Amino acid sequence: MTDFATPPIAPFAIQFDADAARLTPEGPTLVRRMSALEGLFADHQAWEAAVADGDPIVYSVQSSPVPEVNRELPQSITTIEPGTTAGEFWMTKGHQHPDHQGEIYLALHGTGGLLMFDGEETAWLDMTPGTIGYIPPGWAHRSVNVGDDPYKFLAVYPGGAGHDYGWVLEHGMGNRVYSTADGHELRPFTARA
Ligand code: M6P
Ligand code: ZN
Repeated sequence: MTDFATPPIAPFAIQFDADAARLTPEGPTLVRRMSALEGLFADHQAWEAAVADGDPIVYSVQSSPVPEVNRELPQSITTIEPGTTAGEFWMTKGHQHPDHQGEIYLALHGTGGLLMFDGEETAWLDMTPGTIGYIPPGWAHRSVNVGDDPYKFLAVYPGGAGHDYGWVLEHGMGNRVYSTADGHELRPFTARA
């Protein structure tokens, strides 16, 4: 067998239940409440009011037990609750991979979108069940729930890619995604007020 500096984990099976949106065996689950999204919504006062009003869960991420280390290939299922803050759809924090590597998302339930930004250009993919969104190396990525139901997707990503949240706070994501009478609309990024 190849001599790795850090020995990989042993082969094992993961049960993927698309209906229940669950991976078994389960690894860690991450819950992000509104307070964890500081500085990300355009309307800071509306964000503060939502934090004060019960600090709702915006999204949660359930992982399989594959570790986030170099060469391993972890998976996770993210559930974004439906909601808006001053008209801006609820979303993940979004991140850039410090070690630029690709990632895929498979939409499972609900209606979402995948917003990507490479520092100059923005890309948007409509995500409905069955869509695989491909995130190329070097594109920061954020998921947005643009529907009335929870939006759920499976992610598969290189374990050593990392999560740079500061990049998104500094550069934004190129666009913001707002609720409109007949769906959603992308508007040019504005710094938070
Ligand atoms: C997906 C993957 C994870 C990520 C999660 C939440 O499941 O991309 O790596 O952590 O979405 O997104 P964020 O880290 O931006 O909060
Ligand atoms: Zn990522």
